[in-house]
Amino acid sequence: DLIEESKRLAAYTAVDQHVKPEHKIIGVGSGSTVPYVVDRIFQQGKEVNKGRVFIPTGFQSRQLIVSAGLSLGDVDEYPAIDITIDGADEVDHQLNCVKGGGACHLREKVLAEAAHTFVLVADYRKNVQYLGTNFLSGVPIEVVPFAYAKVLNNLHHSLGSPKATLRMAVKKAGPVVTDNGNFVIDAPFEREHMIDPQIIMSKIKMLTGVVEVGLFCGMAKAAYFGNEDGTVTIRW
Ligand code: DER
Repeated sequence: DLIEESKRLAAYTAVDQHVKPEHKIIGVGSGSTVPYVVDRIFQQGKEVNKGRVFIPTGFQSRQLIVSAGLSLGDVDEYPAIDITIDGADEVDHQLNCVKGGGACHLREKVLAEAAHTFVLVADYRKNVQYLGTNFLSGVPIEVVPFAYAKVLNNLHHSLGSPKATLRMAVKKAGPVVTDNGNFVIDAPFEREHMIDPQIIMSKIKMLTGVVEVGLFCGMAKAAYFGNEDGTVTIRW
């Protein structure tokens, strides 16, 4: 279908243009676009992949690497990464992005920051002028369970997100629990807060009990979007 094809197109183009033979330590993101990234890297061949190590951003990402037969590494062994490629829930005109739709954004941000180059791959729905245009559930915020109610209260009454909610699981009773054993709050904000998302990101990050905020500001070097007409938009 159109969306899947646009994910594949974005992923293949990004790998073809950004993943060079000299890139040995590669951070692998999470979500439904990244499998196409792993496919394309695998297609670069056994030779070039023999000398590479792939660092996962969570359980799903780890499964992708293992099932592709690529060698797995840990970020504590490889704290400096050549390139990390990841999906996003939305990317604005300054390459700020919302991440965390898959509740993986803590490890994703660690590997994005550890990487010399961080590249985003996404389908056309994610390509927006301002965050909060298409992805309406809000900014994902990983919080320690002990503090979730306090952080919700802060968001409702002090930070301008009265509709913030604790993310409940679908196929499990109770809240979503991340790979780190934490909860996720989804906090929608009005457009005014998304003009310069760095400001609200810092305010949320300062709330005691917040582990990480799903706003990646000024981190991505490039973003690849597959379009409905089969073309690719590249922004940097
Ligand atoms: O959770 C995340 O940040 C993932 O990268 C995810 O949001 C990207 O989603 P998709 O590639 O499945 O659209």
